[in-house]
Amino acid sequence: MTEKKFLQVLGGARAETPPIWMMRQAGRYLPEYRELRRRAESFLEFCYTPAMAVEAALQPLRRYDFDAAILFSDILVVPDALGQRVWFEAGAGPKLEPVEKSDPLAGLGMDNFHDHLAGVYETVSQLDAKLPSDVALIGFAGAPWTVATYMAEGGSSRDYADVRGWAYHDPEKFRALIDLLVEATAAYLVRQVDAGAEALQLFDSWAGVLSEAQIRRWSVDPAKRIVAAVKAAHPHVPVIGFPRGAGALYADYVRETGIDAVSLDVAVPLGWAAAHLQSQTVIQGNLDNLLLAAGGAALDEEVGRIVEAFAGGPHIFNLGHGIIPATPPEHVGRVVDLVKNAG
Ligand code: 1CP
Repeated sequence: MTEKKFLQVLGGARAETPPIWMMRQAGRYLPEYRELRRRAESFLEFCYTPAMAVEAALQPLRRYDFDAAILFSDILVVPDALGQRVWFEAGAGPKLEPVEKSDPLAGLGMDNFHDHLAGVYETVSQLDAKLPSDVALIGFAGAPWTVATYMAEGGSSRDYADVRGWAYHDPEKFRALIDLLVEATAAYLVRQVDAGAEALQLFDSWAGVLSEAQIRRWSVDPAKRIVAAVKAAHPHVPVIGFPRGAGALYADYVRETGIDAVSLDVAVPLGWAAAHLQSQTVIQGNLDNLLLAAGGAALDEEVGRIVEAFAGGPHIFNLGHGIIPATPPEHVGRVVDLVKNAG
């Protein structure tokens, strides 16, 4: 049996106090991250250089008593490794040479895929060796829909009109891109487990912009295929799904994808999730990242409310979305202390 509380709870056990980690626990809210980041030419180089990525993933663990570390990388290394041009502009976020909608697979393929990602696999394996014995290592990837939004739009988007329109106008061509991403993402996650990842998270950060039929087609179904492929290679590795913004369709996502745990966004009501999801799966979440940044009595109260709401079953304490750069680091420490001393 594992001694890691995070993995025990992910396996369905209920703990005295919930294990805790936070999405984007490594990153720009930490001064030591900003210092390290200045030493890299580009953000992608940072992600592919194990000495830097390992250090970035370890930084939050030196400050806080987290139960898990997450691989330091980005969801956009997958399109980069498939052959698309990807770069990050300071202040402007990710940029990509958009795929050709009439021929979306032109120039993309798996030929060089794992070689391109060798630095990421090396980061996983070094982290696996370096983590304290009670801290679990989470690998991750973006879900096909979320990654496809960046590949089609050429970067972040306000309304996703371009990619949503494409998926309606030409579902066959769009499906070709999603199918390639299903294959690549599954292969990428399997390699992360080979290298030492003990759990996986699939980030579908933009699932919530899709209609009901489209969410089933482009979020639920691809997640189901990825989970099946990963479990065929590694039957016991737990997978956390994050279909952010899926609303009532969280229930379908949980029932149909085969995931072991579900990460809730800020809008999912605690009582509804405890009643309808927690009997089926492990709950992760869902403190508002903006309340974490704001702090104060309201933050303390909300932490207590979340812990109490999910005390009847397996629960991993986390946010509803990643830590924002403006977050004072001491607020993170405050939440970790409150959760560790809850109950
Ligand atoms: O210069 C910098 O430092 C870049 C900032 C940054 C960081 C720290 C980016 C660019 N990515 C990351 C790391 C990262 N990204 C991690 C590891 C850190 C950790 O969690 O501790 C992870 C898990 C991600 C995942 C990621 N990247 C997601 C899914 C999760 C989410 O937040 O919804 C998404 C959508 C991205 C795309 C991306 N990469 C970077 C930015 C600023 C963005 C978001 C752009 C947008 O809002 O569209």
